[in-house]
Amino acid sequence: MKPDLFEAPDYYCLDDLLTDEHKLIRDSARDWVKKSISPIIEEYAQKAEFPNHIIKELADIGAFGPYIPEKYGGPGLDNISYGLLMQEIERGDSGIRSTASVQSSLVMYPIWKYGSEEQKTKFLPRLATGELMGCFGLTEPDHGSNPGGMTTNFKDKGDHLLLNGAKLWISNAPFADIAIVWAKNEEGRIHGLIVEREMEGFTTPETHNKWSLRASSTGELIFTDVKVPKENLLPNKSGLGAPLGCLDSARFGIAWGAIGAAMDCYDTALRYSKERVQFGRPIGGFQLQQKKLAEMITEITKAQLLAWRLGTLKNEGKATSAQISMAKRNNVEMAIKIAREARQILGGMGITGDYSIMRHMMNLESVITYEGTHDIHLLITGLDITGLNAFK
Ligand code: TGC
Ligand code: FAD
Repeated sequence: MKPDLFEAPDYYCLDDLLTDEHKLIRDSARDWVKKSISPIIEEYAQKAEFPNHIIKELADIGAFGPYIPEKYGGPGLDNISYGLLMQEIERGDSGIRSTASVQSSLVMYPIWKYGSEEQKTKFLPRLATGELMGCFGLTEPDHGSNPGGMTTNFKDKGDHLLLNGAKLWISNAPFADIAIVWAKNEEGRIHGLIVEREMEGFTTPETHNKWSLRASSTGELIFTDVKVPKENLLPNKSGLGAPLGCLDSARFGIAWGAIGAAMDCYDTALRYSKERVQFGRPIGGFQLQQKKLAEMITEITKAQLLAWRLGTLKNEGKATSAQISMAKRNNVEMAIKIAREARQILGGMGITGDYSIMRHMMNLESVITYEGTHDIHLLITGLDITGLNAFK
């Protein structure tokens, strides 16, 4: 892969809206991506492997549970800091951001928000340092967009809970030490359980042959009569709203992360367009290429403003689930369109691993599908503005 010459676009001077702390966090993550992700990511994506050795470094830049209070081992940052971290990490690769998103929003968040004090002190500090890694099991083979239909279930056996079922498409599953698993009790009510790797009857086979998110490890969670201690049940929230609450936090991070992928594609294409000469002049001088680039920076700027405003609303505790859906949907679509256009600017070179664009483009096919598909987020907006449910 070519040397990482990334320069972040900031067309509307959004840096002026950030605090010194935000900029410090953002810049240290940006430096880390240049130093530790850009030089290795192409190789790991090509061999379809997650670079395990970066886990400790991700923890060091504060990417695991940025908003978790210091009392539980987190850095206690605000939501804009969380967003900026996701943006910078996804600028490197969506798969690496996935690992940080899952650990933060889908593992630490539910323990923090729905867990007992004992669960928080037992798990959160070790998740913050990366000593423990987690995954989140909501999706099932027959229940993706409709998680409420899940069949994974547990029975109360007096001194333990007996868990049976299966989850599919689970990021980090093959190497996770713990899984936050959503399952129905005998009354059909959804609860979260902390399932630990060493529990008998619990396996996590890896999913192979992905063309997308290749540097992220994806797998299944299979539960065959797993005896889960009762103290591993998350006691403070149940019902579908519990996992969906975690998704709000992860979707927020993705709304920012997608901007990172888009910025990288734009920056690469802009630089290439000024260097690549055809018909005796740089291709960036042709109107057709300028149209692509001008539209890209316009869309990135709009997405940055949307994410920043959403971050301020979230900091004030005012961001709604529907607002988060709109930002996730808009910003991921923006990024995938930019990746496709940027790839064209590079001509044949755009399909090689010498540049990051094709990898981003393929990654974004997962990002537009997970955490709620593009269609589902549109329907969430539709329901919010009309009051009429078009899901079922
Ligand atoms: P519905 O009847 O609308 O709601 C059930 C209960 O949940 C509440 N609720 C929410 N609560 C918090 N946050 C949200 N975003 C919420 N949305 C709904 C709702 O108020 C209700 O509460 P209550 O108290 O009345 O019971 O549920 P529904 O069955 O009609 O489904 C609605 C729908 C389709 C929007 C929802 O199921 C959905 O979002 N589906 C998409 C599934 C999804 O996003 N899966 C993601 C799996 S995890 C993942 O992809 C990780 S990838 C990670 C990575 O690698 O980065
Ligand atoms: P389906 O729900 O079968 O949808 C298929 C198509 O039908 C989509 O286009 C969808 O938009 C459309 N559709 C569905 N319902 C409707 C409707 N009511 N109206 C209109 N159109 C509809 N899940 C986890 O729990 N944890 C993870 O860590 C995780 N990581 C993932 C990592 C990767 C790489 C991928 C690809 C997925 C991951 N997922 C994870 C699963 C992801 O959340 C689901 O793939 C997603 O929610 C969609 O579910 P599905 O694939 O079953 O598609």
